[in-house]
Amino acid sequence: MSDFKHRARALIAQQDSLLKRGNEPMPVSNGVYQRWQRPVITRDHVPVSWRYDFNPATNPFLMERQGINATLNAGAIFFNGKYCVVVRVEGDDRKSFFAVAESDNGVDNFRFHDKPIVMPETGRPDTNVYDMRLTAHEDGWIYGLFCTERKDLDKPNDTSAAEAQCGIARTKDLVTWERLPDLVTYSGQQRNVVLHPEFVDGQYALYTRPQDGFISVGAGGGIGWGLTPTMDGAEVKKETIVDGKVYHTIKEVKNGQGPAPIKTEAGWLHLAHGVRNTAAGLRYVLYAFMTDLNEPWKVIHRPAGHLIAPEGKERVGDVSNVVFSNGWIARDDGQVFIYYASSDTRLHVATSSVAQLIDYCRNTPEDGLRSATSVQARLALIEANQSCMADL
Ligand code: M1P
Repeated sequence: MSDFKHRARALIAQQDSLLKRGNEPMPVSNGVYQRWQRPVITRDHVPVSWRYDFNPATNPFLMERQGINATLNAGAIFFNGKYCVVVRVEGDDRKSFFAVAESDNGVDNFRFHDKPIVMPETGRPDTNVYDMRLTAHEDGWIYGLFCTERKDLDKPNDTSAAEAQCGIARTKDLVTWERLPDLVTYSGQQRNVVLHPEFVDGQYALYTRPQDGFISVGAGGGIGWGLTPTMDGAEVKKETIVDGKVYHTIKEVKNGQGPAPIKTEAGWLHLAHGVRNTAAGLRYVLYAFMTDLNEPWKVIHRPAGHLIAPEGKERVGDVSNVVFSNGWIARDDGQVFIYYASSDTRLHVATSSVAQLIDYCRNTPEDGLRSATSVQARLALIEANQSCMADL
């Protein structure tokens, strides 16, 4: 057998065995959620046919012609009996695109569809698209809201100056997507925009993240809320802040809604990311909160601190010290699959349940915003434990 054929077969076999590899839960859980041992999707999961040219005439060295840099921030949905994620796949050329991968059990054996999503463009082509939030809306469509990034034309000489806005597309099958006009708001830029799954006052409701700049939210920021009568030409005239940035918390610099919230009897469960600055750069963690069932723009439970922070190998990657989530799946039996990316490099899963997450939101003390109030909260726990630990 030729060396070419030998190497080609080895590449295909290696990938096949990776895709068949199982996953196991970590030996310990904190009672709130269960981490799983292996990432669910890495760049090695991306089909070899998307990366290599397998024609010996055009690629005699069997080079990886179009490498993949990372697989991260995925939207998620349970669709046709499968756990589906719409992954942000980033090529070596730094351009991201969307691709669907699916699994039978949500924790392993994720396989990409044969081809990436071909996302139609608007009259103003996107330079980069990423971080899709999926919402199965009660109007019958599955919406994908994502960041569309383009050059900031007001700063033609600054080659890093970019503008982020919210792109909107919808589908019925995750294969064919109808692109709608980008969201119009009256904030400078937008990222992390998410569609609420139900109509509110007969209108579509959006979680927004107004920001002055591309990276810095400036005077803007916070998770906003606004209504639009249509998604085909969506326009939010007024944004009100649901959950703002707060000094000396995990969301001191900025924050953003994660996936669409989950409806529960106790209110809407939210997952979000919070960012603070450190000497080592920005640190991104995930946090949870709940809003009122009838007034989803009102926070009713606000547990202090992070739900998930980068741990172990998760701490290192293209943008280190980051966890980010824009996808989760709540099953009918109450199990919740949280898909989160670490350090902008690979995708993981943590499993929990609606009951656990509600308990966490209701019973974790709020941030008292001072060391002294944190000590008081901890003392209350220690003292309450004195009697019950004796019975253990
Ligand atoms: O690099 C961390 C994250 O930074 C951005 O999130 P935010 O808009 O909140 O700062 C996004 O680019 C996201 O994709 C990325 O994971």
